[in-house]
Amino acid sequence: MSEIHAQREQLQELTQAALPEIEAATNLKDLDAVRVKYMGRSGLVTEVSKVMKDLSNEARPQLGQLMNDFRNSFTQVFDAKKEELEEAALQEQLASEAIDVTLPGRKPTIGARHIITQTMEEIEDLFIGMGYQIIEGPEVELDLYNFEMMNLPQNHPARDMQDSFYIDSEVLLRTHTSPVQARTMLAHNFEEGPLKMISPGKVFRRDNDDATHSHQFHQIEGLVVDKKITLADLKGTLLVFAQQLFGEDQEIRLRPSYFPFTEPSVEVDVSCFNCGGDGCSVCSRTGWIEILGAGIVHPKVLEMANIDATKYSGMAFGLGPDRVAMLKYAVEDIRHFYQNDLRFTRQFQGGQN
Ligand code: 2NL
Repeated sequence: MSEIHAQREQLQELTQAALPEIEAATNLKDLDAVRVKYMGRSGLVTEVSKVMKDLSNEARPQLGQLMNDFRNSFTQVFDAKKEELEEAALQEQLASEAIDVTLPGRKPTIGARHIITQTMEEIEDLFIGMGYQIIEGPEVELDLYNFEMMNLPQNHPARDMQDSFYIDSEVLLRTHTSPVQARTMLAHNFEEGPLKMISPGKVFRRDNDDATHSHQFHQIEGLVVDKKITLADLKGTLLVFAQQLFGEDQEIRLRPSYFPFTEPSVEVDVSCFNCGGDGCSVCSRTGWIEILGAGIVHPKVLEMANIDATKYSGMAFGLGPDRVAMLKYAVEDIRHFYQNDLRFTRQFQGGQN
């Protein structure tokens, strides 16, 4: 009987037991438990090797060889199984984390400019084309620029507390964009050439809001100061404006009027773009629609801005983009512009959202 007969039989039994256990493992955790059971530091193979120190010099390498054979066949089957289970785990993870790249994406919400902004930019573009600068200024203004320099002195009725939002006796929410022109005239160096400017922006009046009045609305004012500016320059400019905004066939009509900051002053009508002048509900059967106030800049206004009124003259006009947009897009109530009801605003977004 060989010195290592018992160990040889043990190892054969271990082989017969271990290989089916490896095959039976269904996941990596169970598989590793099989490795620990047989090959771990206090596993069954280590147990067999404990007799090594008592063996003869002849038998020791023989048992070593048998143990190597066992380890080799165990490792071969084990590695194959491990690879198989790892591949299965990877496939399972890939399946569970799959992304359907064919799903439609979430549409980002794209904003659009408000119809008042669109209207103002259209008017600005038109004047940029005629060589005007666009100049903006503060909405909270000094009484000095808003009234005093526009020839509306201390006791003028327009300065009544009832008509303006005062912050204190000298500061208020601007009632027109004229203070921007006053500031620009003061800063302008006329040696370098004429002043041609447009000032668009928000203005504020103390008003009871209704279909045609809002305490906050918009104004675009225009101002040209140069040598020899006349009413003819004004009329020609406003005709180009009316034709570009409402159509090539438009005519304009000037009627005498009064503003403290212009003399003479005019109201400007455009022939009705709806009926062509025949008379309809848009123009209250007159054939004309009033869209502007204008005039020749009052010499006092020039002098207050340190401009020599004997050498220079100016033309000025003011219009309401709210009213222009109401006419152009048949909006019946000015309050629609300020209520931000999406059912209203989305009608002017050019198909976005
Ligand atoms: C309107 C029309 C107007 C002006 C505004 C103006 C500006 C300067 C000098 C003279 Cl710096 N005038 N602006 C002129 C005429 C009419 O607005 O309906 N306003 C209530």
